[in-house]
Amino acid sequence: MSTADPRYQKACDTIRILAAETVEKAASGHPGMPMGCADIAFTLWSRFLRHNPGQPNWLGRDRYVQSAGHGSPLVYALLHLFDYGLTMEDLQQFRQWQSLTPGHPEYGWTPGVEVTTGPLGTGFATAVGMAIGAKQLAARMGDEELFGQRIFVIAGDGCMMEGVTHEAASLAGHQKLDNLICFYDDNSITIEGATSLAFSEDVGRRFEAYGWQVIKINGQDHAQIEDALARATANTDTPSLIIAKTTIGCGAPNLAGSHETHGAPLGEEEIAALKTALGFPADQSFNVPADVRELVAERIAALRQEAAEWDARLDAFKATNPEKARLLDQLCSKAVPGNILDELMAAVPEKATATRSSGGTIMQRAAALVPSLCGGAADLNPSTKTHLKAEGDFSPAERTGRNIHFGVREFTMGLCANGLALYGTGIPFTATFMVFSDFMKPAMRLAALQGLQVVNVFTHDSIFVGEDGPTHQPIEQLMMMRGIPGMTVIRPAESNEVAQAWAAALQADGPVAVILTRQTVQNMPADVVATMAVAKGAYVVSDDEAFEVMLIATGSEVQPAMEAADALRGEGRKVRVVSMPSWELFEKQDAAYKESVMPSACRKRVTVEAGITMGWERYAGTDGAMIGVDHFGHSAPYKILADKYGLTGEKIAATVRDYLG
Ligand SMILES: Cc1ncc(C[n+]2csc(CCOP(=O)(O)OP(=O)(O)O)c2C)c(N)n1
Ligand SMILES: [Mg+2]
Repeated sequence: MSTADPRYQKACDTIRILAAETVEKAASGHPGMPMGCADIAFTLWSRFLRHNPGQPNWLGRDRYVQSAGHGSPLVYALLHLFDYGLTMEDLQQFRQWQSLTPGHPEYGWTPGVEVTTGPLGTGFATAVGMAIGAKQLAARMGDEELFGQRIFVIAGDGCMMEGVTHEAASLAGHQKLDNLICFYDDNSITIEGATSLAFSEDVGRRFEAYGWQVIKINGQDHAQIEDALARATANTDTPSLIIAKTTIGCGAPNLAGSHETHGAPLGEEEIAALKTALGFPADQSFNVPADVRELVAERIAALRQEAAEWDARLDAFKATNPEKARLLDQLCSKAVPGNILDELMAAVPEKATATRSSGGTIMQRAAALVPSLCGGAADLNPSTKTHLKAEGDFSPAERTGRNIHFGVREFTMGLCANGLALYGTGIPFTATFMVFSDFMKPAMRLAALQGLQVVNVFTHDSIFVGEDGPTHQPIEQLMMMRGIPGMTVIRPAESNEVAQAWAAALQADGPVAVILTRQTVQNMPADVVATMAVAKGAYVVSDDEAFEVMLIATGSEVQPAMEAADALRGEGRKVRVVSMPSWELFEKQDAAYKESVMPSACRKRVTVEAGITMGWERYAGTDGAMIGVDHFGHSAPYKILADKYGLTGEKIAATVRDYLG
């Protein structure tokens, strides 16, 4: 297929018109970006992107990430043309209930969509994680040619303004991710009007400073696009940014170049004028001319042929490298041994320690057993204890490294983890202090939305951070994370619970937050460990027959709750103590189990957690009491804070005593 073929321009124009019609029919959506980027995208898809039309999960594929997710009609037009199963009817159902063409591209919903995008900048940073994943896989397989997959991105002005692309571009440049190629759709327009309203830096020089190759082109000129892609794909040293000057709404006779095309239908008259201007019959809609179909069909046939050849090479590779073949299977299936729980329990340190420390020990065992486990911290490894000691550090010189130094870039870390999960060969983990989970929240939300298995380790999980003071003491973050649908939050009480939490995380089908202490906690007695059930979310740790009050605690508050129970028992009270490491896992249990742990007849309930109480009403009930921290903390040794904020065993006992009257 040559760009000089007259059908080539017609194919690009077909995409323009389809995008405009898609939005028009839905009476909602963003036609401008797809119309401006049709030439870039078609050139990419038809000449450079290695893919296997109709096989969205083909292992040898390059990835296409449209960070400018609002331009979803472009993705849908491409998936339609390249035979990924989107029909013309699907395009006509754009943005409708249950249609395969939702407002923004959604991973797991529309075959061929590699990542959910829409929050600007996030696709770009996710692509950096994919590029790391691709590099890692190639190196671990020892065949950079066979596994030389690339990640292509289209990002807009909005993406370039968002902070997360600054972080992520810096990391990608540092890591010399030459398999990452991003088009910047430089159309100088965002929603409110010209970008000059709020944006005036030289993006190219910025990226050059990050260590990227920067190429400037006219994004409507096919030869220039092709040349830029040839240069970018030939570069084996740095990521590439292709700054493509485009016209938003390109082709629309009256509206091209106007911010009015950004996010509203063009209107029927303008669409008719668009068709006429581009030489298409004005009375036909949702039409792909036969010669355009023919052109794309030729390319599809060639792509399928290339894919079959790649598959044959893969088979040969597997036959000559049986060990690598086994590893590849383990990576692609994200395999976890069936006895992982026993293995991790055997790694639990005997002596009392902070759960971040036992977490670090347990992770070493997990990494040895689960080859797909990879990740790192945002410059806090010495504190989060999440460095995989037997593994190398990922770098331009050592691509097999399973430890990734994300630098002080939490948001990018979260999105890179998503990208690693999406790339399909990793169970990624991240690590930082829990208070900085705020910096990762949008990434965690996207992980949950996409159902991605990502393990986020958060240490220093409460006011018991102590001396660093209120800036470093999480208060509302636990509830923030519990508030994300699909997120599993696990706050272990001690080291055995940490092992069980990691076992659950490695077998999860979505994101997990493992919440660990800075301070030392006691291990549970052996009889409690014997019946420990973190996977069920909550279980009884100490009990009296015919108990009158139930204490429900999480994490480091379980131990003082047990102490409080003992004190109350000394006064003749009958008490049950429940450790509740995970609300979400508990809610997945059947009614009988839930009733067995928290009988509905027991209305005297006291919850204990060193964080905001909002939300604990669910388990405390209308007659219950809640012990927590509904204010910011203070800088002081943590034992003082425990006392001042009523979280020692003694103070908890006193509160329960008052409550019972
Ligand atoms: C994080 C985030 N903030 C705000 C928005 C709302 N939004 C959608 S598109 C857009 C403007 C994007 O401009 P640009 O990337 O230049 O796209 P173009 O107008 O060129 O299509 C905004 C602010 C968003 N989607 N994500
Ligand atoms: Mg723009």
